[in-house]
Amino acid sequence: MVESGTEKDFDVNSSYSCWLRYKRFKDTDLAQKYLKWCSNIAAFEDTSVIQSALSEVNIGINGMLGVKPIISGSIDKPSFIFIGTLEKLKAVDISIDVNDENDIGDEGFLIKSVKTGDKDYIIVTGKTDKGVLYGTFSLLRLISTNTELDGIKRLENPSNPLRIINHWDNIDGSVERGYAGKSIFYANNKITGNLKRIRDYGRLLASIGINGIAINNVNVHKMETRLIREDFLPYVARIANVFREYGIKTYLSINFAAPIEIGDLNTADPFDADVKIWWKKKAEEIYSYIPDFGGFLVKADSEFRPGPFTYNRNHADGANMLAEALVPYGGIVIWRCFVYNCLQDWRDRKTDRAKAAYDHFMPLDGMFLDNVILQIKNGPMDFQVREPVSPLFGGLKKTNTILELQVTQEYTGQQKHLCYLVPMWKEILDFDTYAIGKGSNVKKIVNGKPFNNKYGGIAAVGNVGDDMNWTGFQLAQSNLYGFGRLCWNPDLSKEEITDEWIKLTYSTDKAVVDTISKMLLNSWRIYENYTSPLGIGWMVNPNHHYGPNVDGYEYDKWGTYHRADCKGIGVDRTVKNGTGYTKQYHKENAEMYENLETCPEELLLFFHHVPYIYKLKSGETIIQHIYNTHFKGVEQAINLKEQWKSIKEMVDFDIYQHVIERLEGQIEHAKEWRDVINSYFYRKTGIKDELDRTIY
Ligand code: GCV
Repeated sequence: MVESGTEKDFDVNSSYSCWLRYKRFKDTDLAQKYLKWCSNIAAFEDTSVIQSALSEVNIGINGMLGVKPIISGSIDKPSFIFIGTLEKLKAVDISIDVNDENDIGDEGFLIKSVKTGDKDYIIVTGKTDKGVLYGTFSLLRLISTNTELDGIKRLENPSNPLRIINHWDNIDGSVERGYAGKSIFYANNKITGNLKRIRDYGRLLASIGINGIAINNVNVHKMETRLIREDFLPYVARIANVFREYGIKTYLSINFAAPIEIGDLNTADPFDADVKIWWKKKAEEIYSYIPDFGGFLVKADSEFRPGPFTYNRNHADGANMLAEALVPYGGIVIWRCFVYNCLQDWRDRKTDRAKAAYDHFMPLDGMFLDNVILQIKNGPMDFQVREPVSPLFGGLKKTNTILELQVTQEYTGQQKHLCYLVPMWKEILDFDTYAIGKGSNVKKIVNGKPFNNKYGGIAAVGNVGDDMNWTGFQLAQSNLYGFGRLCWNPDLSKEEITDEWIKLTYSTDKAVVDTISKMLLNSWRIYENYTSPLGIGWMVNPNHHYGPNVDGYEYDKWGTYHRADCKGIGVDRTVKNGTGYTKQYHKENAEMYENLETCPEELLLFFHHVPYIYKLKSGETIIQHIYNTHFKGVEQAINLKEQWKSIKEMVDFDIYQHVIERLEGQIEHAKEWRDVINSYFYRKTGIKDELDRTIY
């Protein structure tokens, strides 16, 4: 069943290495400084995770300093780097402050420079080998970004216990919403075996702290249902074995109707005794192949997927039945809240897709077993360029929750446009839900601590495929990097993360860092400018979701979701006159959104229906704002190319050329967006552009 994938001869210096490029230092003085410690590594353990750390040190030091470090079980040298767990640290009689020791959590690490007598060394340690691995990647990052190590002390623990990537990969090798080639796991209905590539992926993910991966699409079709069959499990295990070496647990998306599809039952009713037994046996079988299997990811009763509704059961009934089967092995069920009726009639002004997730799950708060986690998309719709934060964050109090983001750029330019999502994610994480008073930001809610939940964290739909540079558009690597860094520490600023990525990927040259940083940090707003305005969302072509089409939303055959007519636009979601969605928020936010004056303008059309001549705070009318932002967005896209051109001599030529081509495509496509949107609204309203620019 497994086909041995051809190992392409990847050039480690190319964009394949992403942020693990470890470019050779040009500054020999600086190199000399680091060499003092880096030439000798003291290591005493041989777990596979520690071996991964040592292999990385080898690659990194060799790459940056041109020296193969001597790795030995000795601390006799005057200078060295100790890499190992606290237990081994004690075994060689190196002691650290007892407070530090207590502060290091299960996945945390300490990097510390120590000077005693004639010794000058650096400790990289953790309670577990995973902590040591994260510490090692962190040390290499510090060196790559030219950070002073003399006197250094970094003690870090991840903010989020679960940091997971979801792959929407199908077993035929296609990737739903994938824009970077084919799957790295599957081809032709088989699990393919390019384990070298999977290992390199494990390195990338571990380097940013990811500790879980769901390797198949949440839309589990007939063929994917087989992944939990006995003949497929050994091959799933091969993938899991590789990820385990990098501290990453493997999860599978499952089909709720699997007992019917691959078993011999005629029901998947969660209350049926045979169904319960079927899942228990299945769990036992899975764990016999993958002892540290993470658990199941489930999309149920949504977009034509089966679920407990078929049997008049609710989602707690469905999730708990699966969770019971996983309890003996410590596994978890990650149950998605993306549940809505895609066949709803948008002409009915009270029906509102935005309300669906809350309506389904709030009544079930407290009814889930404690190894069930609800995975909630950041917004109430579907990863639009701008959405409010889902009211389930801070709404649910007695249930484990994790935030779901989308790294793959489904609605944000499909890795053809530059759209760096870290600024958007920062806004989401910083959003105050007021669940337990002021300061109840999403980043606090999702890590599980405020409500003493057992689990918490962040997941995201990944953006990786088998393209040589992993993400199709090389600059889109920054989104994967930024996602991982934010999961680890959501308090990092967007500027810090961006600078880090650029330095690791390109160079520490100030002009390069400043230019690319500006491009990245402005790109979300630029994309928003020439696409869907003021939070209204969609306006994309049906099904593939690329390119402008104001009435194109596929689940609204009437073209009315935006409520645009000749006089006004926007969905009234107020309690007073609209769908009543605003009341799903805690009082402070409910009032802010309900009131036209206090509603943030970038979300105005999400919450309110207003006439085109309604004036924004800038003094622009809505229609003029639409025209202005669409003209401006194209200018800004043109400017992105100019900025990139200014650093031509400072980046590798092949990457330079690749990015130029994408940016040129973006400009042309931005013009199309501008023209389609502007002309739609000009024709609908008959209101001319005040500046009399050409509208086709
Ligand atoms: C995997 C949207 C996407 C679908 C995706 C779905 C989901 O509808 O367009 O491709 O399905 O979200 O998140 O389940």
